[in-house]
Amino acid sequence: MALERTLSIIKPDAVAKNVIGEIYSRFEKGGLKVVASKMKHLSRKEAEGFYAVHRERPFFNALVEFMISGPVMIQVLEGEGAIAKNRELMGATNPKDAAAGTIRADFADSIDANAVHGSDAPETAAVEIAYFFASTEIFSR
Ligand code: RTP
Ligand code: MG
Repeated sequence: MALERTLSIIKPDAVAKNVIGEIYSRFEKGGLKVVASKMKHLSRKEAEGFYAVHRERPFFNALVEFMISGPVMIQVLEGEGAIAKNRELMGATNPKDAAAGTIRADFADSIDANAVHGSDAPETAAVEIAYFFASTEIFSR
């Protein structure tokens, strides 16, 4: 497996629930390293730009409103097969379908307020990481 980086966001619902540390612990126990992080309250423009691929989807406006409803914690995770590993730790998009013990099963309330984001492929990971971090803000280790 290749050493990869993926972009992770702890969404406003999980930040409000005060479970940043618990979610970081899942990443670390899963073999992923936090190599960059920042807390941010996204502007509407930033959220719309980040989710531009979903612009035409019926849930786009609700998604943007939710993502700007409070601060988020944004991080780059690094590890062997990090993209798939992070999505495995996150669980299914809809927490009703998420496997027991996953982040979404334990911390998400709905398909909208679903606690975390994770990149879905190497190409999107590269774009999403560059959207939030300069290369000088990432500390590979
Ligand atoms: P994410 O991008 O947040 O990691 O989640 P994902 O890949 O599992 O889901 P994706 O299809 O990329 O959708 C992005 C986010 O939009 C919301 N969503 N709502 N109401 C709906 O049918 C619906 N579908 C997606 C979710 O919050 C999802 O995380
Ligand atoms: Mg996605």
